[in-house]
Amino acid sequence: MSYDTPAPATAPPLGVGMVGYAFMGQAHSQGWRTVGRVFDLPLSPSMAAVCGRNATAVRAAAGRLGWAAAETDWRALVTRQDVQLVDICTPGDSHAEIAVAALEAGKHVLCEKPLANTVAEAEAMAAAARVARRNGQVAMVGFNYRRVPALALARHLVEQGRLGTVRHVRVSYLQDWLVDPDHPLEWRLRREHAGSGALGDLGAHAVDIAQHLVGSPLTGVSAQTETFVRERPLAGGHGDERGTVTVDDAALFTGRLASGALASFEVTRVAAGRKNALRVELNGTLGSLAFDLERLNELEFHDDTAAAAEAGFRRILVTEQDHPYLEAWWPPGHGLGYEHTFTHQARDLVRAIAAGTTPAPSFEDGLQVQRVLAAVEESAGKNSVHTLVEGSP
Ligand code: SOE
Repeated sequence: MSYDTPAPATAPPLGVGMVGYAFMGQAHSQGWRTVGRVFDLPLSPSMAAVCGRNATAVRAAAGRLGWAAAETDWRALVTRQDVQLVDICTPGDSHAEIAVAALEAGKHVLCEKPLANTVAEAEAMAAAARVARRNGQVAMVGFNYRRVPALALARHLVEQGRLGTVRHVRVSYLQDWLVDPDHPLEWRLRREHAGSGALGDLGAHAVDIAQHLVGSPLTGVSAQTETFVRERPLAGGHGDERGTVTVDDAALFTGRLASGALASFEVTRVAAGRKNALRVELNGTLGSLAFDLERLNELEFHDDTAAAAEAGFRRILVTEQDHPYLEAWWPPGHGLGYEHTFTHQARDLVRAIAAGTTPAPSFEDGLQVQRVLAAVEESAGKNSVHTLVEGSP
Protein backbone atom coordinates (compact mmCIF):
# COMPACT_ATOMS: atom_id res chain seq x y z
CA MET A 1 0.00 0.00 0.00
CA SER A 2 1.32 3.43 -0.78
CA TYR A 3 0.59 6.53 1.21
CA ASP A 4 0.47 9.62 -0.94
CA THR A 5 1.03 13.11 0.38
CA PRO A 6 -2.41 14.78 0.31
CA ALA A 7 -2.98 17.17 -2.57
CA PRO A 8 -2.00 20.73 -1.71
CA ALA A 9 -4.83 23.08 -0.72
CA THR A 10 -6.52 24.46 -3.80
CA ALA A 11 -7.65 27.71 -2.17
CA PRO A 12 -6.13 30.75 -3.85
CA PRO A 13 -3.18 32.23 -1.92
CA LEU A 14 -3.36 35.30 0.30
CA GLY A 15 0.12 36.74 0.90
CA VAL A 16 0.52 38.32 4.34
CA GLY A 17 3.23 40.88 5.17
CA MET A 18 3.73 41.82 8.82
CA VAL A 19 5.41 44.93 10.23
CA GLY A 20 6.92 44.47 13.72
CA TYR A 21 7.84 41.19 15.38
CA ALA A 22 7.92 41.80 19.15
CA PHE A 23 5.25 40.41 21.51
CA MET A 24 2.28 41.24 19.29
CA GLY A 25 4.11 40.25 16.09
CA GLN A 26 4.91 36.89 17.64
CA ALA A 27 1.29 36.40 18.67
CA HIS A 28 0.05 37.31 15.18
CA SER A 29 2.67 35.02 13.60
CA GLN A 30 1.32 32.17 15.69
CA GLY A 31 -2.14 32.93 14.31
CA TRP A 32 -0.96 32.99 10.69
CA ARG A 33 1.08 29.80 11.11
CA THR A 34 -1.90 27.92 12.50
CA VAL A 35 -5.04 29.26 10.88
CA GLY A 36 -4.92 27.43 7.53
CA ARG A 37 -4.03 24.14 9.19
CA VAL A 38 -6.93 24.22 11.64
CA PHE A 39 -9.79 25.92 9.84
CA ASP A 40 -11.17 25.35 6.34
CA LEU A 41 -10.51 28.62 4.60
CA PRO A 42 -11.54 29.98 1.20
CA LEU A 43 -8.06 31.53 0.81
CA SER A 44 -4.73 30.06 1.77
CA PRO A 45 -2.69 32.55 3.85
CA SER A 46 1.04 32.47 3.24
CA MET A 47 3.54 34.27 5.44
CA ALA A 48 5.28 36.23 2.67
CA ALA A 49 7.49 38.70 4.56
CA VAL A 50 8.11 40.34 7.92
CA CYS A 51 9.57 43.80 8.41
CA GLY A 52 11.78 45.38 11.08
CA ARG A 53 14.52 48.02 11.13
CA ASN A 54 17.44 45.86 12.20
CA ALA A 55 18.48 43.61 9.27
CA THR A 56 20.12 40.88 11.37
CA ALA A 57 17.35 40.78 13.94
CA VAL A 58 14.51 40.76 11.41
CA ARG A 59 16.12 37.95 9.41
CA ALA A 60 16.46 35.91 12.60
CA ALA A 61 12.83 36.67 13.49
CA ALA A 62 11.67 35.63 10.00
CA GLY A 63 13.34 32.25 10.43
CA ARG A 64 12.10 31.76 13.97
CA LEU A 65 8.50 32.81 13.31
CA GLY A 66 8.04 31.25 9.88
CA TRP A 67 8.11 34.21 7.47
CA ALA A 68 9.50 33.50 3.98
CA ALA A 69 11.37 36.81 3.62
CA ALA A 70 12.53 39.81 5.64
CA GLU A 71 12.39 43.54 4.84
CA THR A 72 13.92 46.48 6.68
CA ASP A 73 11.71 49.20 5.15
CA TRP A 74 7.94 48.98 5.66
CA ARG A 75 7.44 50.98 2.44
CA ALA A 76 9.02 48.11 0.53
CA LEU A 77 6.88 45.59 2.40
CA VAL A 78 3.57 47.29 1.63
CA THR A 79 4.31 47.40 -2.11
CA ARG A 80 5.50 43.78 -2.48
CA GLN A 81 3.68 41.89 -5.22
CA ASP A 82 3.36 38.78 -3.06
CA VAL A 83 1.67 40.71 -0.22
CA GLN A 84 -2.10 41.27 -0.35
CA LEU A 85 -2.65 41.83 3.38
CA VAL A 86 -0.49 44.04 5.63
CA ASP A 87 -0.56 43.18 9.34
CA ILE A 88 0.65 46.08 11.54
CA CYS A 89 2.17 45.10 14.90
CA THR A 90 4.27 48.20 15.61
CA PRO A 91 3.87 50.76 18.43
CA GLY A 92 0.93 53.12 17.91
CA ASP A 93 2.96 56.06 16.62
CA SER A 94 3.47 54.37 13.22
CA HIS A 95 0.03 52.77 12.74
CA ALA A 96 -1.52 55.60 10.76
CA GLU A 97 1.34 56.13 8.33
CA ILE A 98 1.75 52.42 7.55
CA ALA A 99 -1.98 51.67 7.35
CA VAL A 100 -2.76 54.57 5.04
CA ALA A 101 0.19 53.72 2.75
CA ALA A 102 -0.81 50.04 2.65
CA LEU A 103 -4.42 50.88 1.82
CA GLU A 104 -3.25 53.29 -0.89
CA ALA A 105 -1.04 50.50 -2.28
CA GLY A 106 -4.19 48.37 -2.70
CA LYS A 107 -3.65 46.04 0.27
CA HIS A 108 -6.04 44.78 2.94
CA VAL A 109 -4.94 45.84 6.44
CA LEU A 110 -5.04 44.34 9.93
CA CYS A 111 -3.85 46.83 12.58
CA GLU A 112 -3.13 46.12 16.24
CA LYS A 113 -5.05 48.04 18.89
CA PRO A 114 -5.38 50.80 19.81
CA LEU A 115 -6.00 51.85 16.22
CA ALA A 116 -3.84 54.96 16.62
CA ASN A 117 -2.41 57.36 19.19
CA THR A 118 -4.81 60.21 18.45
CA VAL A 119 -8.34 60.73 17.15
CA ALA A 120 -6.96 62.68 14.16
CA GLU A 121 -4.79 59.72 13.12
CA ALA A 122 -7.66 57.29 13.60
CA GLU A 123 -9.92 59.53 11.50
CA ALA A 124 -7.36 59.55 8.68
CA MET A 125 -7.14 55.74 8.86
CA ALA A 126 -10.91 55.30 8.82
CA ALA A 127 -11.17 57.69 5.87
CA ALA A 128 -8.51 55.76 3.92
CA ALA A 129 -10.33 52.51 4.75
CA ARG A 130 -13.61 53.95 3.42
CA VAL A 131 -11.96 54.84 0.10
CA ALA A 132 -10.23 51.45 -0.12
CA ARG A 133 -13.51 49.63 0.64
CA ARG A 134 -14.85 50.88 -2.70
CA ASN A 135 -11.99 48.95 -4.35
CA GLY A 136 -12.89 45.77 -2.48
CA GLN A 137 -10.20 46.13 0.22
CA VAL A 138 -10.93 45.63 3.90
CA ALA A 139 -9.39 46.97 7.12
CA MET A 140 -9.74 45.48 10.57
CA VAL A 141 -8.44 46.43 14.02
CA GLY A 142 -7.01 43.71 16.26
CA PHE A 143 -9.30 43.60 19.27
CA ASN A 144 -8.50 39.91 19.66
CA TYR A 145 -10.51 39.36 22.84
CA ARG A 146 -13.71 39.41 20.81
CA ARG A 147 -12.41 36.04 19.60
CA VAL A 148 -12.16 34.36 23.00
CA PRO A 149 -14.85 31.66 22.58
CA ALA A 150 -16.42 32.48 25.97
CA LEU A 151 -16.75 36.18 25.05
CA ALA A 152 -18.12 35.29 21.61
CA LEU A 153 -20.67 33.09 23.42
CA ALA A 154 -21.46 36.00 25.76
CA ARG A 155 -22.20 38.15 22.73
CA HIS A 156 -24.54 35.45 21.33
CA LEU A 157 -26.42 35.22 24.64
CA VAL A 158 -26.90 38.99 24.74
CA GLU A 159 -28.03 39.00 21.09
CA GLN A 160 -30.50 36.20 21.81
CA GLY A 161 -32.01 38.34 24.58
CA ARG A 162 -31.04 35.95 27.38
CA LEU A 163 -30.03 38.91 29.58
CA GLY A 164 -33.05 41.03 28.66
CA THR A 165 -32.12 44.70 28.74
CA VAL A 166 -28.53 45.16 29.89
CA ARG A 167 -28.40 47.74 32.67
CA HIS A 168 -24.87 47.39 34.04
CA VAL A 169 -21.54 46.77 32.30
CA ARG A 170 -18.55 46.37 34.60
CA VAL A 171 -15.11 45.91 33.07
CA SER A 172 -11.75 45.84 34.79
CA TYR A 173 -8.45 45.00 33.15
CA LEU A 174 -5.69 44.53 35.71
CA GLN A 175 -2.00 43.82 35.17
CA ASP A 176 0.99 44.26 37.48
CA TRP A 177 4.12 44.52 35.35
CA LEU A 178 4.69 48.15 36.36
CA VAL A 179 4.51 47.63 40.15
CA ASP A 180 8.34 47.56 40.18
CA PRO A 181 9.48 51.24 40.18
CA ASP A 182 12.67 50.10 38.44
CA HIS A 183 10.90 48.71 35.39
CA PRO A 184 12.61 50.66 32.60
CA LEU A 185 11.09 53.56 30.70
CA GLU A 186 10.20 51.50 27.63
CA TRP A 187 8.12 52.74 24.66
CA ARG A 188 4.84 51.76 26.30
CA LEU A 189 5.56 54.42 28.97
CA ARG A 190 6.18 57.27 26.54
CA ARG A 191 3.31 59.28 25.19
CA GLU A 192 5.04 60.03 21.87
CA HIS A 193 5.17 56.29 21.09
CA ALA A 194 2.21 54.76 22.89
CA GLY A 195 -0.31 57.65 22.95
CA SER A 196 -1.36 56.81 26.51
CA GLY A 197 -0.60 54.20 29.17
CA ALA A 198 -2.90 51.62 30.72
CA LEU A 199 -5.70 53.58 29.10
CA GLY A 200 -4.73 52.89 25.48
CA ASP A 201 -3.13 49.53 26.16
CA LEU A 202 -5.82 47.95 28.33
CA GLY A 203 -8.65 50.50 28.30
CA ALA A 204 -8.96 50.14 24.53
CA HIS A 205 -9.75 46.42 24.99
CA ALA A 206 -12.11 47.17 27.88
CA VAL A 207 -14.06 49.77 25.93
CA ASP A 208 -14.23 47.63 22.80
CA ILE A 209 -15.47 44.56 24.65
CA ALA A 210 -18.11 46.54 26.56
CA GLN A 211 -19.47 48.19 23.42
CA HIS A 212 -19.28 44.94 21.45
CA LEU A 213 -21.05 42.78 24.04
CA VAL A 214 -23.90 45.21 24.52
CA GLY A 215 -23.94 46.22 20.84
CA SER A 216 -24.08 49.88 21.74
CA PRO A 217 -21.51 52.73 21.84
CA LEU A 218 -20.52 54.81 24.85
CA THR A 219 -21.96 58.29 24.61
CA GLY A 220 -20.14 59.98 27.51
CA VAL A 221 -17.56 59.36 30.22
CA SER A 222 -16.31 60.74 33.52
CA ALA A 223 -12.75 59.82 34.44
CA GLN A 224 -9.75 59.85 36.75
CA THR A 225 -6.23 58.81 35.74
CA GLU A 226 -3.02 58.50 37.76
CA THR A 227 0.69 57.97 37.20
CA PHE A 228 1.97 56.49 40.46
CA VAL A 229 5.61 56.10 39.41
CA ARG A 230 6.57 59.32 37.67
CA GLU A 231 10.22 58.56 36.90
CA ARG A 232 11.79 55.31 35.79
CA PRO A 233 15.27 54.14 34.74
CA LEU A 234 16.04 55.04 31.15
CA ALA A 235 15.78 51.96 28.92
CA GLY A 236 19.35 51.14 27.87
CA GLY A 237 20.57 54.01 30.07
CA HIS A 238 23.61 54.00 32.34
CA GLY A 239 23.70 53.98 36.12
CA ASP A 240 20.95 55.81 37.95
CA GLU A 241 19.68 57.91 35.05
CA ARG A 242 15.90 58.19 35.19
CA GLY A 243 13.41 59.73 32.80
CA THR A 244 9.85 61.00 33.11
CA VAL A 245 6.91 58.69 32.54
CA THR A 246 4.54 60.58 30.25
CA VAL A 247 1.53 58.24 30.34
CA ASP A 248 -0.93 56.99 32.97
CA ASP A 249 -0.38 53.89 35.11
CA ALA A 250 -4.10 53.54 35.73
CA ALA A 251 -7.45 54.92 34.60
CA LEU A 252 -10.87 54.75 36.22
CA PHE A 253 -13.96 55.87 34.39
CA THR A 254 -17.69 55.55 34.25
CA GLY A 255 -19.84 55.93 31.18
CA ARG A 256 -23.27 55.71 29.68
CA LEU A 257 -24.05 53.63 26.60
CA ALA A 258 -26.50 54.71 23.90
CA SER A 259 -28.65 51.73 24.94
CA GLY A 260 -29.14 53.33 28.38
CA ALA A 261 -26.79 50.95 30.23
CA LEU A 262 -24.37 52.33 32.82
CA ALA A 263 -20.76 51.19 32.55
CA SER A 264 -17.73 51.30 34.82
CA PHE A 265 -14.11 50.67 33.88
CA GLU A 266 -10.90 50.18 35.85
CA VAL A 267 -7.63 49.58 34.01
CA THR A 268 -4.20 49.45 35.57
CA ARG A 269 -0.72 48.04 35.14
CA VAL A 270 0.11 48.31 38.87
CA ALA A 271 -2.34 45.84 40.46
CA ALA A 272 0.10 43.54 42.29
CA GLY A 273 -0.65 39.90 41.62
CA ARG A 274 -3.02 40.47 38.70
CA LYS A 275 -1.27 39.29 35.54
CA ASN A 276 -3.81 39.64 32.77
CA ALA A 277 -7.15 39.89 34.54
CA LEU A 278 -9.69 41.21 32.06
CA ARG A 279 -12.96 40.83 33.94
CA VAL A 280 -16.35 41.56 32.51
CA GLU A 281 -19.76 41.43 34.13
CA LEU A 282 -23.10 42.30 32.56
CA ASN A 283 -26.33 42.56 34.50
CA GLY A 284 -29.63 42.63 32.62
CA THR A 285 -33.31 42.47 33.41
CA LEU A 286 -33.36 38.68 32.79
CA GLY A 287 -29.89 37.56 33.83
CA SER A 288 -26.18 38.22 34.21
CA LEU A 289 -22.88 37.10 32.70
CA ALA A 290 -19.38 37.13 34.19
CA PHE A 291 -15.99 36.41 32.61
CA ASP A 292 -12.34 36.49 33.68
CA LEU A 293 -9.58 36.21 31.06
CA GLU A 294 -7.39 34.37 33.58
CA ARG A 295 -10.00 31.55 33.33
CA LEU A 296 -10.77 32.06 29.69
CA ASN A 297 -12.51 28.76 28.96
CA GLU A 298 -15.29 29.62 31.40
CA LEU A 299 -18.34 31.85 31.27
CA GLU A 300 -20.64 32.36 34.24
CA PHE A 301 -24.32 32.76 33.51
CA HIS A 302 -27.16 33.53 35.88
CA ASP A 303 -30.63 33.03 34.41
CA ASP A 304 -32.95 35.21 36.45
CA THR A 305 -36.03 33.56 34.90
CA ALA A 306 -35.21 30.26 36.61
CA ALA A 307 -36.98 29.34 39.84
CA ALA A 308 -35.26 31.16 42.72
CA ALA A 309 -34.45 27.88 44.43
CA GLU A 310 -32.39 26.75 41.42
CA ALA A 311 -31.09 30.07 40.10
CA GLY A 312 -27.60 31.43 40.66
CA PHE A 313 -24.44 31.76 38.62
CA ARG A 314 -23.47 28.54 36.89
CA ARG A 315 -20.20 27.91 35.09
CA ILE A 316 -20.38 27.08 31.38
CA LEU A 317 -17.22 25.31 30.28
CA VAL A 318 -16.86 26.83 26.81
CA THR A 319 -15.19 23.90 25.07
CA GLU A 320 -18.10 22.22 23.26
CA GLN A 321 -17.88 21.68 19.50
CA ASP A 322 -20.88 23.97 18.94
CA HIS A 323 -19.39 26.82 20.95
CA PRO A 324 -17.95 29.66 18.84
CA TYR A 325 -14.66 28.71 17.09
CA LEU A 326 -14.54 25.30 18.81
CA GLU A 327 -15.62 23.19 15.83
CA ALA A 328 -12.04 22.95 14.59
CA TRP A 329 -10.25 22.38 17.90
CA TRP A 330 -10.03 19.69 20.57
CA PRO A 331 -12.69 17.46 22.12
CA PRO A 332 -14.79 18.99 24.95
CA GLY A 333 -12.84 19.91 28.06
CA HIS A 334 -9.48 20.31 26.36
CA GLY A 335 -9.40 24.11 26.61
CA LEU A 336 -7.90 26.90 24.53
CA GLY A 337 -5.59 29.78 25.46
CA TYR A 338 -4.57 33.35 24.67
CA GLU A 339 -2.80 32.46 21.43
CA HIS A 340 -5.95 30.97 19.87
CA THR A 341 -7.60 34.39 19.77
CA PHE A 342 -5.06 35.40 17.10
CA THR A 343 -5.84 32.31 15.02
CA HIS A 344 -9.57 33.10 15.28
CA GLN A 345 -8.90 36.72 14.32
CA ALA A 346 -6.99 35.56 11.24
CA ARG A 347 -9.80 33.11 10.36
CA ASP A 348 -12.50 35.79 10.51
CA LEU A 349 -10.41 38.25 8.51
CA VAL A 350 -9.55 35.76 5.76
CA ARG A 351 -13.22 34.76 5.46
CA ALA A 352 -14.30 38.41 5.21
CA ILE A 353 -11.70 39.10 2.52
CA ALA A 354 -12.92 36.10 0.50
CA ALA A 355 -16.59 37.00 0.98
CA GLY A 356 -16.03 40.68 0.21
CA THR A 357 -17.67 41.71 3.50
CA THR A 358 -16.48 44.32 6.00
CA PRO A 359 -14.79 42.53 8.91
CA ALA A 360 -15.48 43.53 12.50
CA PRO A 361 -14.04 45.31 14.35
CA SER A 362 -13.59 47.75 11.48
CA PHE A 363 -11.46 50.88 11.46
CA GLU A 364 -14.72 52.76 12.21
CA ASP A 365 -15.02 50.68 15.40
CA GLY A 366 -11.37 51.46 16.21
CA LEU A 367 -12.06 55.17 15.68
CA GLN A 368 -15.05 55.04 18.05
CA VAL A 369 -12.84 53.49 20.76
CA GLN A 370 -10.21 56.17 20.10
CA ARG A 371 -12.84 58.86 20.66
CA VAL A 372 -13.74 57.28 24.00
CA LEU A 373 -10.07 57.18 25.05
CA ALA A 374 -9.67 60.85 24.14
CA ALA A 375 -12.82 61.72 26.09
CA VAL A 376 -11.45 59.85 29.12
CA GLU A 377 -8.23 61.87 28.97
CA GLU A 378 -10.15 65.10 28.56
CA SER A 379 -12.42 64.31 31.50
CA ALA A 380 -9.48 63.26 33.70
CA GLY A 381 -7.63 66.45 32.73
CA LYS A 382 -10.51 68.55 34.04
CA ASN A 383 -10.19 66.69 37.34
CA SER A 384 -13.83 67.35 38.11
CA VAL A 385 -13.76 65.57 41.46
CA HIS A 386 -16.23 66.91 43.94
CA THR A 387 -13.88 67.63 46.85
CA LEU A 388 -15.27 66.83 50.25
CA VAL A 389 -14.84 69.41 52.98
CA GLU A 390 -12.20 68.29 55.43
CA GLY A 391 -13.71 66.85 58.58
CA SER A 392 -17.19 66.41 57.13
CA PRO A 393 -18.86 63.06 57.89
C1 SOE B 1 0.50 44.58 27.39
O1 SOE B 1 -0.01 45.29 28.43
C2 SOE B 1 -0.49 43.76 26.60
O2 SOE B 1 0.31 42.96 25.83
C3 SOE B 1 -1.44 44.51 25.68
O3 SOE B 1 -0.77 45.39 24.83
C4 SOE B 1 -2.23 43.53 24.89
O4 SOE B 1 -3.11 44.16 24.01
C5 SOE B 1 -3.00 42.66 25.88
O5 SOE B 1 -3.71 41.72 25.17
C6 SOE B 1 -2.07 42.00 26.84
O6 SOE B 1 -1.28 42.95 27.47
